[in-house]
Amino acid sequence: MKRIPYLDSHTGGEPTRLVERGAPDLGAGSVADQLARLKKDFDTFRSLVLNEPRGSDVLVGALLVPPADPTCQFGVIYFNNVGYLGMCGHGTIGVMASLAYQGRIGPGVYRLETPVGVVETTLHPSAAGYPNRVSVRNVPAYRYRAHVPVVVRGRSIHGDVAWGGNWFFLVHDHGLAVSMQNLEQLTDYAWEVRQQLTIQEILGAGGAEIDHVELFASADQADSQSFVLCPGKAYDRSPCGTGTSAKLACLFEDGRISEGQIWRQQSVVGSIFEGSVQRVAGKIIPTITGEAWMMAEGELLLDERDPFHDGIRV
Ligand code: PYC
Repeated sequence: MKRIPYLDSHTGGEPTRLVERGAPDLGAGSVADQLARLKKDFDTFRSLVLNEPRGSDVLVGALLVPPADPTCQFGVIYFNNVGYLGMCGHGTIGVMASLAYQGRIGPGVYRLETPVGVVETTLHPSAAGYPNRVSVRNVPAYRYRAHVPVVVRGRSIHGDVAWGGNWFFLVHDHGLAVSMQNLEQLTDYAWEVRQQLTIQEILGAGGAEIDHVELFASADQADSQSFVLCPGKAYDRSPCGTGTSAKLACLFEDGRISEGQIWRQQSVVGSIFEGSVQRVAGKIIPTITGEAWMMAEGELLLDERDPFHDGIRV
């Protein structure tokens, strides 16, 4: 029986499953090249690690791979129940806390190559237990289009199209309460927004599909609260690191935050990321800080006789 060791953590409620050994050989090359190979030839690996019955729609997978960039200590490919992510903020926090839990790294600065660029992480010291507070200096974020109208349920609403390592549509005038009591309505509505973006041909740069939707509301405990719908229709339990990066870029471009100012973004479940931006050579560089918690470690067992060996896929 084949075995794949894994470590599960959660960051602000959103789980990350870290795997390193047991993955197919993705050859040499950049992490983007390795992702292209994984996607084309070995997508079953994503499904058997992440999909039911071993996983769930909520999980995000993180596969550690060798980086091509000599300035990086790690390479990482993020994936979910339906495909692959460019970057993942909560996942990066989870990966660094997991490596710290394993005793492989201590407090300090580490560079990670992702398919969409290099991110720099800081693992902060902890007074007790494994270090689990992590800052992620993300890839540059930007707003591609502002205040774009989209008709949903016969009504015109507006959103910003922004990049934070994935593509996001950020909506404020949705009229829904962002709360745990409203999860079903939020999910249905955000899914309709996502479908209407495709139908109404609202796209990211270079014709990219916008596969994450953020519905914002005011918050008591933070600067803003959001419901984030991920590509596979699960909502992000964390405030979404790449989504918060996209939000920060919009806020900065609107003059609503200045460089270094802390913005506290709260998820629908109540967890909070702190974020800020710096402008470097004309680009907006977001930094997100949050904490991850270890939940499980073990081995995935791959029994060749299992009819759902490869996971349940649509
Ligand atoms: O934290 O960037 C993030 C993220 C993306 C999808 C789920 N979480």
